[in-house]
Amino acid sequence: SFILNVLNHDTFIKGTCDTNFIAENPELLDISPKKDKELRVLSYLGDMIVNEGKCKLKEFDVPVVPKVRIPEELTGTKQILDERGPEGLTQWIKEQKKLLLTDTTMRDAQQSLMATRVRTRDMLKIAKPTSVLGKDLFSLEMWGGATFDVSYRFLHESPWERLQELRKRIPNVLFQMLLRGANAVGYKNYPDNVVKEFVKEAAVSGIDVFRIFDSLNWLKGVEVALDEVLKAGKVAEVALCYTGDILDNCKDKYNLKYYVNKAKEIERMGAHILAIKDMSALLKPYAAYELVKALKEEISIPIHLHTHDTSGNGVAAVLMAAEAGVDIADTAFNSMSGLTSSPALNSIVAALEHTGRDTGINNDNVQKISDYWGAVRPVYNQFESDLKSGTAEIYKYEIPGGQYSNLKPQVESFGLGHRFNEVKQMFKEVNTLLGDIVKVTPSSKMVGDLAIFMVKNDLTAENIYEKGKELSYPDSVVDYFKGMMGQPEGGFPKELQKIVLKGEEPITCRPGELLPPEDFEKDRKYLQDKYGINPTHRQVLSYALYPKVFEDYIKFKMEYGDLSRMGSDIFFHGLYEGETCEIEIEEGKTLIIKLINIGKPDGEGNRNLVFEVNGFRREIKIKDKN
Ligand code: 3PY
Ligand code: ZN
Repeated sequence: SFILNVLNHDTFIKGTCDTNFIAENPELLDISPKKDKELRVLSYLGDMIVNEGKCKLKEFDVPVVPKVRIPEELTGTKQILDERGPEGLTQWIKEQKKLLLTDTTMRDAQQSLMATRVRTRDMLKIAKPTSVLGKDLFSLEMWGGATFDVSYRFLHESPWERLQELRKRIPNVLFQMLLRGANAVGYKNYPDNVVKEFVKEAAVSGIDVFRIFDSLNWLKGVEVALDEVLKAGKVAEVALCYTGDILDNCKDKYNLKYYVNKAKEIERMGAHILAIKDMSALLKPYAAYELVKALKEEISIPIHLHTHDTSGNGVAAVLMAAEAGVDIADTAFNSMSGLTSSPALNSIVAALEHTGRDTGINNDNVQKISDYWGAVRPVYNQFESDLKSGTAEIYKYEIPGGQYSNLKPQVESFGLGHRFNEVKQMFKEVNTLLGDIVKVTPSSKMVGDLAIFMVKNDLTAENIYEKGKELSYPDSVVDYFKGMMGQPEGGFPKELQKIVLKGEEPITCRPGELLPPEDFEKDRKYLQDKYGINPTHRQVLSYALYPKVFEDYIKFKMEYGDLSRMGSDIFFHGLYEGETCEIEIEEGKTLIIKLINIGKPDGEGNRNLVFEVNGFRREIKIKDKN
């Protein structure tokens, strides 16, 4: 290792060294394994093999990347935006007879089906084919929501690089992201300068369409982000979150009038497009028709429908909305659609052929993209929920798509797996207790946290006013009652607010007005001093959004290096004894690694792993943490 350090050193390569070279460069003596890319890869693999307990039993099929010829002129909606600006784009949308489609595979679909674990590598492989075979799509929703933190937290990769690399390969279709208003891509309100800088950086990095929502439909919460998107010359799509059931006359809080008024306000605020954000798949097909029809009569900006297929009624809802004149609909390539994900893209394309809303998309082409994702999906099996069929239960519980599949593991982590049905029922009761609120990240998480807390502490909607007085509530619940998530329609239930806040005064203004601005220079200096890196603006921003997650990411990279070129089957499952894999550790440098033997734990709990790397035997010891 020492010799390698010397040979690889810049000074040595340039030949400008004398005998003092080694004395002046003490880091050359750092022969810790951390310096050796090969060893770092082996230690990651070893840890996966020994400690993840999911010792691989078989190889996965290699997904087929469809072969495409990149035409000389490859244009799409991105060129319309770049040439005519957001107003020109909305004009173009209004002139279309066809139903325009967004594919959500790389964001909401994978977030709702596979806990957001899809790696950049699997996206990049299909990116160029998508630009050709999917050239008639309106947009690709491929960023934002939970993809930002999960990418750092669990995949150890940079979401910014994902965006940038996808952009290089897909120059013709609009890129769309989900932005949680003042919560940006997080779960809490951020200072205004963080939101602004984030939008600016996302815009220059490749995002064209920003779907902005507030988790309580409190439009003050989207103002700062909206303003910044407009300044950046990008498309501002402001969302109206849908809850309740407009067909049910007994539910009159969120009725047609409520939605029409909000939509008008959104149009007045300067949004280019209105999104109907049906995050919990509550918009029944006939309600979709009624809602879109009413909105079409009242506003003139295009309407983009976002729904989920949790009930199995998703495709029907899109078709009914299309019938009522919706301009754009969110869908996902079939192999990534259905259940908690988006309605099926290919099926909708087929359903509308030879009708007035024919999408103009070639189904043989998009089938190839769907086939690719169908073959990628099994690698991520461990992240999928056990939901096997659509459920009409969702209308009762009003739990968002992503949360519905995540709630069970969350409940289990509190040791309450056997009381899961009670938690679902409590989710509904908590909603009533709070005065029936819009539930979407982060307000939905707060409702989930409170529901779990109540089940755990045997609280009910009746006894909480007495029994709940002495308890301290989960952070998200305290934040909510303080007004740190914004103001709910109809206000807070006062008595409960007092119980949770225990004398603390709630706020009624925009939280961003009170939060001190983030000191980016201080953050930069901190990262520089602590990790010896010269952080980019994006890295500083990522740290400001998620300090711990970002620091863990930096530490992981220092320990294991860049694993982005490792196949996902290996990354998540390691190797089985006797299996060989190829891992590109840097451009043009590939290791052929075979796992020969997993040893028994020794007295200190270490296991000896024997590999063959490019024909040479390598052994490493890995601590067995089980
Ligand atoms: C998110 O905020 O990530 C969502 O998908 C909300 O629906
Ligand atoms: Zn969604």
